Amino acid sequence: MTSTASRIAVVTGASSGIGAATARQLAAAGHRVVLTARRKDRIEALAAELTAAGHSATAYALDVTDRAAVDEFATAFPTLGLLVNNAGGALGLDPVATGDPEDWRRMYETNVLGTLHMTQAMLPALTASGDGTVVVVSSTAGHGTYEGGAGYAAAKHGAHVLAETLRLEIVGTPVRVIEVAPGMVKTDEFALTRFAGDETKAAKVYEGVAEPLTAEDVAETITWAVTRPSHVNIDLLVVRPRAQASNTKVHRER
Ligand code: 8X3
Repeated sequence: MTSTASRIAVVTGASSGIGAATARQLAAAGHRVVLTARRKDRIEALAAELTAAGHSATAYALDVTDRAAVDEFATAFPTLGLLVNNAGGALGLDPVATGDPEDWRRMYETNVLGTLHMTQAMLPALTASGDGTVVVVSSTAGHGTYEGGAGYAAAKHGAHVLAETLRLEIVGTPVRVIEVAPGMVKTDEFALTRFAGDETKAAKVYEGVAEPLTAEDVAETITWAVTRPSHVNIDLLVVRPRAQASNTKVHRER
């Protein structure tokens, strides 16, 4: 069995939010982290910060929707301990009747096909390691819907189905599949991206909510799940703030 300390961990969407926090915590837990995202300057800065702190970290600019680029990236890894499929996000909060099909297409490409490309490309290396782990960071939107959320929920349901099906298909191989489904997480970019940079709309998402989850909360959950002994597979972990009882039931202080 490969020890956690020597495991290489590839994290997608590592430039901000849950991805960056996860990379930090995995590095602190002894993984050699490989940060990937489209924004090279961000991941290079984070890799430099982690390296200066005595950890092992490298940055690789990558768009997970670009299959040729993903395949090229994968050639660098004869073996791999951990893949965290975190890249993705929401675009728009429009009803089905008027939602922009282009938003739906982009959400499907990043959240589902991006995860598919990375997982397909890295699976041989994960298997070759003799003790691999695939994490899919889905969402509570992958397990239920809400008004205005159909495009994002459809994509995250897709990511959930990918994780669940892969677990069935590769049972008996030395690779486990873990899905972490976060609810309301307040990060610098999730809501801003969803509302195309509209800060007022983005702020409304968290208005009156005492303590939405932080990226660090979710990163701790992921790090805990992947550092269980190899025979322990955390299939699915749903994590919400205490103030959020369901996708549509949120306590807001007035
Ligand atoms: C984030 C949760 O409620 O914005 O994935 O869909 S929600």
